[in-house]
Amino acid sequence: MRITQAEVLVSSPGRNFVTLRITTDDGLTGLGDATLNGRELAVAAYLSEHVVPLLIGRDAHQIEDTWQYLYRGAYWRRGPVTMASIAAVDTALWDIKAKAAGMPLYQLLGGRSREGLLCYGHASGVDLPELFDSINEHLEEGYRAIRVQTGIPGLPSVYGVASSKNASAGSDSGTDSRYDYEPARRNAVPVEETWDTRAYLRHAPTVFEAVRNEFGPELPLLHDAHHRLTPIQAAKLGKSLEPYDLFWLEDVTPAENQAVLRRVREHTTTPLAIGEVFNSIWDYKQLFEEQLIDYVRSPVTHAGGITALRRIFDYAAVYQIKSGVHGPTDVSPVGLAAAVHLGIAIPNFGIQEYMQHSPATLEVFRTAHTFEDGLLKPGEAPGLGVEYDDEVAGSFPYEAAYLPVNRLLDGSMHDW
Ligand code: EZ4
Ligand code: CO
Repeated sequence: MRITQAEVLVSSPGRNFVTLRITTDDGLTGLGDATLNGRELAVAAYLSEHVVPLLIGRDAHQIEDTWQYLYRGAYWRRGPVTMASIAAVDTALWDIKAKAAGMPLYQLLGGRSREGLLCYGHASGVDLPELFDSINEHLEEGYRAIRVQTGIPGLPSVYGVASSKNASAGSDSGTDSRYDYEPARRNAVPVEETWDTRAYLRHAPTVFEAVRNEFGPELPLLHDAHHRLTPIQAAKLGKSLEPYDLFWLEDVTPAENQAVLRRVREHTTTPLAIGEVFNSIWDYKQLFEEQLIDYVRSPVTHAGGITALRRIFDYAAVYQIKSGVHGPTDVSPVGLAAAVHLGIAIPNFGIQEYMQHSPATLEVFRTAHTFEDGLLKPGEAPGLGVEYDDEVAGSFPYEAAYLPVNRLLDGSMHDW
C-alpha cells in the first residue's frame, strides 16, 4: 500500500488547525493533527516543503520506519515544529492501518483496557459565585473531575478564566463563551496580561478551601499554574493546597530545568503533572527516573504521534507514572481521537483533559468518539473515526491568533 498524496489542510473553524491527510493507492485516507497554537504556519510549511515530498511512494504500512526516517533523517532532532510534523504523519498512518484492518484504532494498540476515559473539564470564574456556577454546569454535563481556575484580586484578567458573565464576552462566532480565553485571541500580536505571583499564592488556597466546602471531599479537583512559579514558590503552593487533596497540580515551574523539581517534591505530596510543552521522551528522562512527577501531559499532537507517546507511557509505567493527556481546543478533534484510542488501550491511563470543541470545529471534523457520563469513548468506526469536510473547512480561512503574553506589574516579561 503506497502513499500517493499528502495534503496539508489549514482551516480556522472557531480557531486555527493544521491537519495532514495522507491518501494511498488503494484509496484509503488517514488524518493527523499538526496544530501548534500560535505557530501554525511554521508546521504547515515544514510539512509541505520538507515532509510531503518524502512521503510519496512510501509503504503506508511501515509506520515505525517512517517515524525513524523523519526523526533521525532530519538530523535536527526534536523541537515542537519537527515533532508536530512527525506526529501528523504517524497519526495519519495509524488511521490508515486501522482502516485497512477494518478496526477501530484502539484494537491495533492492544484492545480495550477500560470502558471509557475519565475526563476533566475546565471550570473557571472571575470570583467564587461564577466559579461555583461553572463547576455546577460541568457536573450537570457529566464531568466527574474539574480543573479550577479563578480570577485573582488586583489583576484585571487571568489566563484560563472565562470573562465575567456580566461583561460582554465579545467572543468569536462559533466559540464557546466558557472558553473565551481560548482560542488564542485573533490579533496580529499577542494580548498582554499582567501577573502577580504573591497575590496568586495568597489567593489560590482560599479558592480550594471554598470549593471543598461547597462540593465536598470526593470530587477530583485539578489546577494549572502555567509554568509561572520558582521552585520554592511551587513548593509553597503544593504545601498550601495539600489540605484540599488535589488530583494534580500542573506545570508549577518552567520545567526545562528538570532538577529543580526535586526541591518541590521535598516539600509537598500534592501530585504533579508536567509535559504539555514537551515534545520528546528525552524531556521526561530525569522526571521519570527520579519520580519527580505523577502524570504525563504530552498529547499525541506535540510528542511525535501515537508511536512516540505510547513509548513515553511505557517508560512512565516503569515508575508508576500515569497519563494525563493535554486536551485543550488547540489539539484538534483528530489529536483528541488519537488520545482516546491510545488512552482506552494503555495500562497506565490516569485522566484525559477534555475541553469541548466548538460547533464550528465539529462541523469540519466529524467525530465518532463520544462523551457519556463523564467518559470519552472512541466509537467503533474503523481507524481514528474522524472525517474532514473540505467544503465546510473552506469557509473558515486561517487568521493569525496568539496566546497572550504575561508581564509582571513592573512591566517585565514573565514565564508564560
Ligand atoms: O494553555 O492549550 O492545560 N491546559 C493548558 C492549555 C494551554 C493551551 C496552549 O496552547 O494549559 O489551556
Ligand atoms: Co496546562
